Amino acid sequence: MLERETVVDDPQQLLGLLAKRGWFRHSAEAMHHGSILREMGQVGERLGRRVRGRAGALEEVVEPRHLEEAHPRSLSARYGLGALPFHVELSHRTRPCRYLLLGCIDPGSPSAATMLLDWRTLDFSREELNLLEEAPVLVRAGRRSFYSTILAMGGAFFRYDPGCLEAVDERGQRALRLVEDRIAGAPSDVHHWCQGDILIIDNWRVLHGRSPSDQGSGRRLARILIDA
Ligand SMILES: O=C(O)CCC(=O)C(=O)O
Ligand SMILES: [Fe+2]
Repeated sequence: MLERETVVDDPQQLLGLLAKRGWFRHSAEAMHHGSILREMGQVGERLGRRVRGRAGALEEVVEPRHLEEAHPRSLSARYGLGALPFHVELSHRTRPCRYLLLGCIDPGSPSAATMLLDWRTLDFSREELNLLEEAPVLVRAGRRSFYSTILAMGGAFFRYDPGCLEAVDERGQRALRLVEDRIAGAPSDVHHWCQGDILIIDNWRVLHGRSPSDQGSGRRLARILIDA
């Protein structure tokens, strides 16, 4: 069982909680959509500035979607209701957002878990870290596509999303395969949602994914993204 964390008003305390394992759970005081979002906004405000998601909105509601209903460039367009692979949010930006807040409006029935994985627990050797820091990969973002690396200089952030990263040479191929293999063998934290749960995730450190889901389960998560 995961321990329940306390309400945090103090940004320093918030950062302290995040520093432990890169994410933590907070429980909203009230259970309806508006109050959950309001509380997410308050926590987000203490961490930084809100940024827009893929579809351009400052707050979003994510629901498991069939392939054909999903936003064409989203991971759901590729994986549909199946498991959503581990990824870093906004990997297609030059700098992915720093924090990701997910709030449970409805866990759904059957519900699907969110999985969390700190890339630092993937035990990369010094050599492997060098490869991740140096091997070029293509970041597909339509007209704004660019070349980058999986690991930022000095390990500041991790960029990984099988939906938008592509190898352009043998090193990039090795780097992407290395991450994929390491993730597949790694134990992750599994969060089973209760209504009103808010997860605060350090998106530079912790990857997230979702277990397989059902159409019409009613599962709905609110999401806001924060830059700091
Ligand atoms: O539905 C989930 O558990 C996570 C979905 C996701 O990747 C996201 O909202 O960014
Ligand atoms: Fe995501």
